[in-house]
Amino acid sequence: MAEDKKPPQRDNDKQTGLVLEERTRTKKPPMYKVLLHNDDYTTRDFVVWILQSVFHKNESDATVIMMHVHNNGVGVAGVYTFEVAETKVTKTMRLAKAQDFPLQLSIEPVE
Ligand code: TYC
Repeated sequence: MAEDKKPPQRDNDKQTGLVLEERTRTKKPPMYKVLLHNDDYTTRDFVVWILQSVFHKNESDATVIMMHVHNNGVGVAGVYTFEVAETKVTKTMRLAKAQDFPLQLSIEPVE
């Protein structure tokens, strides 16, 4: 049926003589900080172990982050895409609850 046929399409490149530059890399995804919150009950050793085993910090960096949270109330465990950040929070909460630690984490967008 003639009515089903698309009308002739404008060809913007031919009309303007401009061709937009192609993307050579895909856009960077939004990134999120995983924040670790201080409390009076979770042991220092457990927090250092979490930072090593879940957030892949070496023992020295893990200790610095743990002490920063202990002294300042909150600190950054790492920066990830939303899905990775969420997975790390879920894993950490499960491991903390298994030992009855009230450790709290949160996620906040970078910038
Ligand atoms: N304040 C805890 C203690 O003295 C240690 C601690 C550090 C707990 C960081 C939580 O996110 C935390 N045992």
